[in-house]
Amino acid sequence: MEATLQRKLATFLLEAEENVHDVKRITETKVPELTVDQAYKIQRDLVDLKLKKGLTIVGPKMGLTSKAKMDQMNVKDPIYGYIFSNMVHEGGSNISRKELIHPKVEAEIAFVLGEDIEGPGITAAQVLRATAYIVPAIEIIDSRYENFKFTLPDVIADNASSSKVVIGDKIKLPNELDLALVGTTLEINGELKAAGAGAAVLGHPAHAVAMLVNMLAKSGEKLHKGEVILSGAITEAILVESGDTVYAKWDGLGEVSFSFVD
Ligand code: OOG
Ligand code: MG
Repeated sequence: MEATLQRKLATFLLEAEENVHDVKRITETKVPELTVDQAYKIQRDLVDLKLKKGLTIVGPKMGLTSKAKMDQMNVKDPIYGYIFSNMVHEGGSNISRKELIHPKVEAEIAFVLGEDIEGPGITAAQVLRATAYIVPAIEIIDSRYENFKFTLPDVIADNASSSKVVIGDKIKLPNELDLALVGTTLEINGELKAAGAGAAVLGHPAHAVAMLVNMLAKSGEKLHKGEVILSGAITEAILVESGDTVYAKWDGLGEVSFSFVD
């Protein structure tokens, strides 16, 4: 794909995010033959545009790592995207619904790295050794595509629907609990909407992070000390509306909540 078209598509998706409106899938209207590799190049341009605006990367994230998510979004492979400094909120925050198109929430387990990790060939055990601590997180995803529908290349180009993350403050060392067995519940306005366990994420969330490092190695990238890495939703994502309070709880890892205002 020509560099100018690549940059044009990145700008098109960034404009939709910044001005809070949906767009038609780029594979429907602009690049029907888009491959996964080309989609990651568009994503890279989008990331570079954000960096040029002065935003910083909090960490890459994995997505579509659980069967529930793959079935819900009708895609078959895990993907990655990037979380930026302006996307992060503390637990208990009020978040503006007006800044988002059609947000959905997901309960996740996040890894904060104590050292750099570089693939290929990284295992889950190596990820756990490189992890300084684990925190719970609610990711708010917000596809820029109409009706939250996309193909795999579409969603990759759209930075894996990244929008916001609410990060908890209870931290655990990776060897303090078995992350595969961490049970999670997700409630909206006190009503249980989804439940699952860490094992839903590729058998163990550390596998998802290992897969991420190995995928990043293909483009010569790595994970850095201090980055916060989301390992992917444990359950399907749930649509949220203005006025909703979202609350998630993880066995042994604490709880996170936030409310949507306006
Ligand atoms: C893509 C992002 C998926 C996850 O945790 O699975 C994701 C989407 O479903 O829109 O962040
Ligand atoms: Mg996610």
